[in-house]
Amino acid sequence: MPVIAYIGLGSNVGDREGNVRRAAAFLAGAGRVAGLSSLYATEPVGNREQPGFINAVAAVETSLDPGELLAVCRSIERELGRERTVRWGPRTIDLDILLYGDRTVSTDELTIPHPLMAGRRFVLEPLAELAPGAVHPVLRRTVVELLRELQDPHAVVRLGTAGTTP
Ligand code: A4P
Ligand code: MG
Repeated sequence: MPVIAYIGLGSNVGDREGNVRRAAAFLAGAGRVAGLSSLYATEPVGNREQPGFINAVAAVETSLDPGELLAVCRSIERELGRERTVRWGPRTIDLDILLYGDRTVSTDELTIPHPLMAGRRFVLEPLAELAPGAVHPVLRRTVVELLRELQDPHAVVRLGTAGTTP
């Protein structure tokens, strides 16, 4: 049975919007891309000495297991990362598996739900567009509840360009 996985996309190098849209389109390699949120301009979390990000979330209906899905995500990162990464610097594109149905995964390679998702506005706001009622299987809270309880001061601004299903 296919499951719906939610993938967080982020870029802060080069053509950030293009990188996010291309990565979302490449997710077709994992299954049916069922949705893409709006794009968001977001303040960097963690190391503040880096450019701002464009973030979004994609929904993929997939029959791949979590390890296979991670392999697709890594290959997309490699494919798009090749374009501009001449010098060391922030990443061209980062794909994080946020949720994989209602499953939890805990291996050396993979932790699902993504351990930091519940504390990040740049994840929860786009995710809430696609899946407001999805339940975090560890915290047992919906995305909207997590967003309501969130204390993350980093700015997240939805861009006018509406998300499209690639
Ligand atoms: N890995 C484990 N669990 C997962 C998962 N659920 N999804 C492992 C994807 N990968 C997972 O990831 C390293 C390894 O984590 C993967 O190969 C996989 O085996 P990475 O993406 O190469 O490393 P990273 O991105 O440097 O580290 P990490 O922990 O993923 O960083 P984050 O959490 O992605 O943070 N601020 C804004 N505004 N927007 C951003 O997108 N992103 C970061 C990076 C920091 N600040 C940001 C943003
Ligand atoms: Mg990552």
